[in-house]
Amino acid sequence: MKKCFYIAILLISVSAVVSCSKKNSYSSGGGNNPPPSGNAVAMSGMAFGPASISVTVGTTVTWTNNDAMSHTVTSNDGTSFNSGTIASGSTFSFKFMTAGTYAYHCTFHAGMTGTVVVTP
Ligand SMILES: [Cu+2]
Repeated sequence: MKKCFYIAILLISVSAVVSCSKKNSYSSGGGNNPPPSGNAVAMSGMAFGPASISVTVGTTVTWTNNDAMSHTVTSNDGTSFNSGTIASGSTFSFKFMTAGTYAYHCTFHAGMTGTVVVTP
């Protein structure tokens, strides 16, 4: 009877350790997740959010300027897309027809950068 009790205690502590390590590996894996899917990017606090999104070919991505200042959405390659000035409260949309990774920035604010990953 006593032996059975110790085994039960052992099992409980083992399962507690297993569930705890599961939680730890889940939270630490968060940084390796792929960019969130969707087609909306906000410009807020002089940053693109999300900074990186993943869409499929043919998706129209829409940027919305939630800041009081103007921004641009300008592809780093200089040719793929360029919004021009997006005033406060305005939006810019672009339809991605070719798969690839598109890095972009705001021409007014050097720290504002983002990426659109277009998958087939
Ligand atoms: Cu800007």
